[in-house]
Amino acid sequence: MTSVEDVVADLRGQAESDRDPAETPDVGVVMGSDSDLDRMAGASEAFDALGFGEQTDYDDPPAERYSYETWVVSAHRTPDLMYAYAETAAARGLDVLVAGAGGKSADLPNMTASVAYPLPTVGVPVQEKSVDSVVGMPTGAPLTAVDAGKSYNAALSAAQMLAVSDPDLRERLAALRDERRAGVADVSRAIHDHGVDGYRDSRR
Ligand code: AIR
Repeated sequence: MTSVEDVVADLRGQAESDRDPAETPDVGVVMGSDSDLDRMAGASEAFDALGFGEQTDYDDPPAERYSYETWVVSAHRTPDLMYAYAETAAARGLDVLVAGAGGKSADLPNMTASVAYPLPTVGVPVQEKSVDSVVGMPTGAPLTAVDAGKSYNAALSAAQMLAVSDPDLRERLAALRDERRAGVADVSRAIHDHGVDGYRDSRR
């Protein structure tokens, strides 16, 4: 069985390993519980759509130019792990974090943002009732946040930050927007041409 201390020691060891930035994950995705996974899955969907790879082994990067990693880190059950993850994020080569938590005490995004600062963190309130605790940051402690459950948008925001210095990634982001735009046209044509009842039937 893995202990929290083992994970913390791994993170700290990786932070000291002086790895080539091309081989480290670019985005770190953390969530408070694996029960958040369904609502955080949008982040990996967006990263996959943008051609990012998921890095599951710090010593063995995927072939893709950009990569993300995923961890469960609980602000309340494992505050030491939350602190270690955020504190080592920059030294482990991450450029931006996506942090999601649910419940009324959704402190992982805001605490991660504070500890990892100046690394940017995009916060995801996993539930509607988590919104205030995620976005309510004091002056000088910034957190970019999306609406409840919008983990897909959180990943796009993270990619936008990476794209500031990468025209190729900007093009991929634009292509994704164009696909969604074309999707509206397809739906519009179908609902018009089949009529509402026919359209509903065609989707059953
Ligand atoms: N949570 C976990 N540790 C601290 C907090 N705030 C959040 C998780 C999840 C919710 O509590 O992000 O949304 C319930 O977690 P669980 O593990 O009981 O299902």
